[in-house]
Amino acid sequence: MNTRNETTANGYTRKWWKEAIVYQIYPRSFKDSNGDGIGDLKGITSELDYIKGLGVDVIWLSPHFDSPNADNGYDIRDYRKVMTEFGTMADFDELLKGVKQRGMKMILDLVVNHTSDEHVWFVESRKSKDNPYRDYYIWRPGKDNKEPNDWISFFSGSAWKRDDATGEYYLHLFSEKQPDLNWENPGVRSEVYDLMKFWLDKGADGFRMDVIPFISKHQGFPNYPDDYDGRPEFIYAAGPKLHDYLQEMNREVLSKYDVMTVGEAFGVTLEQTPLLVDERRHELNMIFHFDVVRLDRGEAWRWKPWTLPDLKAIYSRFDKGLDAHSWHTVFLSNHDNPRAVSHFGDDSPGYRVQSAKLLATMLLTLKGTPFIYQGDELGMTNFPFSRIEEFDDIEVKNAWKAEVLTNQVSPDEFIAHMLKTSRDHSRTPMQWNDSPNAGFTSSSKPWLAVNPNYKEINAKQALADPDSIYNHFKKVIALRKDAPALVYGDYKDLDPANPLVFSYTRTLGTDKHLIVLNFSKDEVTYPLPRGVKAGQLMVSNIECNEEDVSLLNLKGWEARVYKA
Ligand code: TEU
Ligand code: CA
Repeated sequence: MNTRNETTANGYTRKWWKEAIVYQIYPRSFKDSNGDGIGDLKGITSELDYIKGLGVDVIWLSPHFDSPNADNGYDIRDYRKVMTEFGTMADFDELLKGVKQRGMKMILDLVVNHTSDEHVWFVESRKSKDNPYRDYYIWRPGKDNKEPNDWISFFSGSAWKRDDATGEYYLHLFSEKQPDLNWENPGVRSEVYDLMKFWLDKGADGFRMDVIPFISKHQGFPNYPDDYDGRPEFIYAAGPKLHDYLQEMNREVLSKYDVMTVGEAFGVTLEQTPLLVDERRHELNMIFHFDVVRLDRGEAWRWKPWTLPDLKAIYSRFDKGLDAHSWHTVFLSNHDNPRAVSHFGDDSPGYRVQSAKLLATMLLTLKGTPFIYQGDELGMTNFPFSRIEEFDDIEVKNAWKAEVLTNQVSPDEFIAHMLKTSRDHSRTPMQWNDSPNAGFTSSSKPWLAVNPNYKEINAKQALADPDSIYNHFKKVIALRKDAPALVYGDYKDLDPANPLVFSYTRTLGTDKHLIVLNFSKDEVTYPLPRGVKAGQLMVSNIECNEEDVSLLNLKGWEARVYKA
């Protein structure tokens, strides 16, 4: 994958992480190797051939560090220790070795906006106002015996917690067990750079950076502005020193390694994006935007309807908003969002397979580095939650306490929205085969219930079926590997207003591809716009012999890639 910094005809600098396809693993739910009902590192190592078989290049490993798991590992107690449930450092080294032996790379999850409140730094910091670690976190006196300002936590309630030891408040944008680090303190920043070097020196190939835009705060901690629209992430992501810190991090660490960095840019606008990813600024390689996965998100956890033109408009806006110096990402799900086929496709038995293949085709032919979330290559669906006890996620449980138990929201309404938006949908155990608990664990009690549809939907079935969703991913990944236009090619939406069909081209010099996706379950006769011809058919999810035509007869959820 050595791309020797060549520049493409349309001005992109070739980079391995622009041509890579990433597979995200949520270790707790991937594979259990020792029968305790919890996924672990040995479990991942045992399935590396399954991952390699897809054709992906990079594994993103969600947090594997020592943690009391208040937020499933996104609350780290020791950055240089492997979480006990997940195994040992030797297991980590074994996993990384197995990844490299198969010609793949692995990036880790850097969670440094906050730590666990059980991290020794915070244990010390809360002891007294003059403790040497006091300034590692954000402490403020209350105002009139109330919180320092009106900021809220993403996990319900105030973002401030009064601590009895000193009577002061500490900031936590997520749970009380996730106090925010004070990046104003150069000691904190060098601690972070040292732990990054620790893992990069072990051979890690980069980082996915958790809520990295939140690390800089306005030190005055003013209340929300008058025009505040109820989305706190856009306030928390607008700190004054973010770019100073990322440029320093790049100078001190990233520039010294051949690594890939992707920032989880919750609360970052399209306009702000080049400031983070323009290659001439030496900050990050790419970022995750939330516009697509939160297209149907109303206030906080509520769902709202969306339309195909809404979705297409986002991709067009980003295409126009970012020039050849700024790279994109493409993702439809992750461990914080519902399952892709349930979210953007149709997970009912008659359409699940076709719509999952259509979404795979879209994910792998749009502009940007694609991220596949574990299980989406099988078309795994949302879970049929029916009562609060079935949920594990702190975000759900805190919201239930804050809003249902206070009679602000009825239990049925809350559950109805959770059936659309809950993070736990993507956290149910991976479905390996049709044996008990889908072969995820030999324990009778997996940490989270397995989706009851595992008998139909599992890896064993997918590998045995040449026409499975897994094998469709494989086919489109192989096509992408062969077609630079699908990586670097200019993007053009041919029919932005069409409510049923998403059709676009990717062009790099003479290499032009046409992608046509029918986002409805009904047959559509689709005349291609003037001057556009569908040439040689490269891939489709339904048997098709229409080539060299300008009128397409599309079946429900049909997806085609043509050489135009
Ligand atoms: O998530 C931040 C974020 O993206 C939010 O979507 C968050 O998931 C939540 O839905 C806010 O409403 C990152 C991690 O991906 C997430 O798992 C952690 O819970 C969070 O940060 C805190 O570390
Ligand atoms: Ca285990």
